[in-house]
Amino acid sequence: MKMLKSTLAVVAAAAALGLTGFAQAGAKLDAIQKKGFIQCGVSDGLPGFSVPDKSGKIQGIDADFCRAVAAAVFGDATKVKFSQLNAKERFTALQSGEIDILSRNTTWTSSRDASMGLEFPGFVTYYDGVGFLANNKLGVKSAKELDGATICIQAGTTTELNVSDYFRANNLKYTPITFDTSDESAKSLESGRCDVLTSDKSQLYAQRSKLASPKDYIVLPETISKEPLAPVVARGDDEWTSIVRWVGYALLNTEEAGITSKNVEAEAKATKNPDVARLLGADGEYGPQLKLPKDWVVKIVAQVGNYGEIFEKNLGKSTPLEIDRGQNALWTNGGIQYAPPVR
Ligand SMILES: N[C@@H](CCC(=O)N[C@@H](CS)C(=O)NCC(=O)O)C(=O)O
Repeated sequence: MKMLKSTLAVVAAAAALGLTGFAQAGAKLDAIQKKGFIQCGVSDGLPGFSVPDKSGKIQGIDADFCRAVAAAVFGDATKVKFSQLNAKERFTALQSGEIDILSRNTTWTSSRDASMGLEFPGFVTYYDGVGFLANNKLGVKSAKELDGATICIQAGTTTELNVSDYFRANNLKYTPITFDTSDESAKSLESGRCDVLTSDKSQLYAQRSKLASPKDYIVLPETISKEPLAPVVARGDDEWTSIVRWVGYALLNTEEAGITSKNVEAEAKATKNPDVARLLGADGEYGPQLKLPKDWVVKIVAQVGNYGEIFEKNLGKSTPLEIDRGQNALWTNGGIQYAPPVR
């Protein structure tokens, strides 16, 4: 009896955390449809990824990903509410059910995927890696010259472990100073409290663009880790996980097929290409199989754009970040962004 009670207690606690491992079919989608919007966790403010503009609208590739999911589910990309979360708060918000998706420059790692009641659906928003932003005054050209440096790091991130591994492997010493937000780290770099700031490289460019005098700082050439930044959901609802996964793949597949926000509606009506007809819902039941409307991809691309359009708008050459597609180019263009087909 005692045994049964404690077993039940464990099962109940696990269920509360979504850790049971039993797939639930679609409770999440039902709940989202009932409340009428998606609650999306984003960062406190990271240019290019998720940052409020002057009108308070959250801009960035991570915010647009949630808009794409809303377009697929509701046919309306505006049906999203955002929760701005720092690195330490983000996973609890997902575990407790406060948010439906975490789309917040979050690295996909095995421990986060397997031991926290969370699940990475498999789409990578942005392939990144950790690097260093140094004050020019230091006169260093490589991370290998950082022996003895004071380094600003954000608490609760993968960066902490990456930096400690790198310095140990290279037999270098450093003094870490940790902060809860990237703004605090950036201020400390500017005030000279630390010599170097470390984080995902995309974010170094973003943070540098926010400094009073960006040209006084250099991004060092080394990339010391793999940081596939990806959306995350709570474990336990396979149907919801699939929807999030295939929204990501739809963004890539439309770019690959040359479907853009400008031509998607015309192509949906007129295409003679069988792949495009399946993707845009003119042929087959691929949307309904995911519990989405037939024209889910048309709605996503018409309202939010394909992956390339979202990338260019938020991170590309016309933005202050000026990031190349690099690894984030499609596999057909020499990058590693590759999506399984809709069929
Ligand atoms: N990708 C890493 C780092 C993510 C992270 O939180 N980076 C900081 C450093 S730039 C950040 O996004 N700060 C913005 C914020 O505090 O909202 C992870 O998943 O742990």
